[in-house]
Amino acid sequence: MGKMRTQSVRWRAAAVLASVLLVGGVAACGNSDTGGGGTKDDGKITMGFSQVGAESGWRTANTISIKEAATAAGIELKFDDAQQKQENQIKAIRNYIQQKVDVIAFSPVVESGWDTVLKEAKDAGIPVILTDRSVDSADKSLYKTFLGSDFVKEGKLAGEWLVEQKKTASGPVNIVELQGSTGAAPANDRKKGFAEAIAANPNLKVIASQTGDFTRAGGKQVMEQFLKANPKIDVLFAHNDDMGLGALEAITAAGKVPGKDITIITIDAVKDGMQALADGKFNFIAECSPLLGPQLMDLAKKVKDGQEVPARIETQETTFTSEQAKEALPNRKY
Ligand code: GYE
Repeated sequence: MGKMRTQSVRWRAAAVLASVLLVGGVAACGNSDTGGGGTKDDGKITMGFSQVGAESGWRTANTISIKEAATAAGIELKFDDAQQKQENQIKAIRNYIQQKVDVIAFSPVVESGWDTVLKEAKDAGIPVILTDRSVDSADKSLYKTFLGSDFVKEGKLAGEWLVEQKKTASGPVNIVELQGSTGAAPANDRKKGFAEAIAANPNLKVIASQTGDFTRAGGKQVMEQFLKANPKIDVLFAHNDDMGLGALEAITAAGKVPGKDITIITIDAVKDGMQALADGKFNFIAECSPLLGPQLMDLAKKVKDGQEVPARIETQETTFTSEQAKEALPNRKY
């Protein structure tokens, strides 16, 4: 009995000691806070990142790139998937402001409607980096930089390839277009670039254009409608691989041969798209690289350090024909 009581006293003493140490530890951590509403000054960078969603192969590769690069750079990443909704992104950004992260980065699902929340971040002294997609805010001081592709150029490259392919066409060439998510920068810009390029040949006409929301399911469903409504479709221009891949199912189900009866042009060049291109089901892809993670982390460090960064950093990209896809596939990272 006596022995047991002594043991329990010892246990309690140990527990008290442990809790004193714990509190002391927390207090010591607290000391490293700058206080006064600033961000934590413990040498470690915390980034709050708001991702669009998981709508495509591109997006999956982009998310992996960002997570891996954060780990490699020793940056603590808070990550939120907005499920393609602007309201969720605004909520996430407000949370990051409250948590006093060092840097906020996000890929805006649509171009418009960001001024208020960006102003809140600026007033809180938290720098914002735009990645992948940009915003249409007139006040460029609301963000530090925009890292991503030139989507107009991608649309243009797609259109220019088609102009070259169809230069000897004597009659009308009917094109259907699967647009990305309504209001998204890549949807607006790819449409614009493509239209500008095909204007070079009046035979080339977009006879139907609708959003497939950058998803396979969307691409399939809208292509089914296009096929029902239009007996003669010569070309499909899809704003991303995933919608093109969805459309393949609709085209095959309609008894047509993709890549032959209908020329298919897409954008992204993710693995599944490149495979379809190598197999001759797609005919041309303009690349859009999702591997933005390492550059983003680099920028975060510079911005946190107060260093100047360029206002615009453009991703370097290329294009692929079927032959080039066959060559590139074995080394493709995403
Ligand atoms: O092309 C598409 C994704 O914003 C560049 O979003 C990105 C686009 C990409 O869903 O597949």
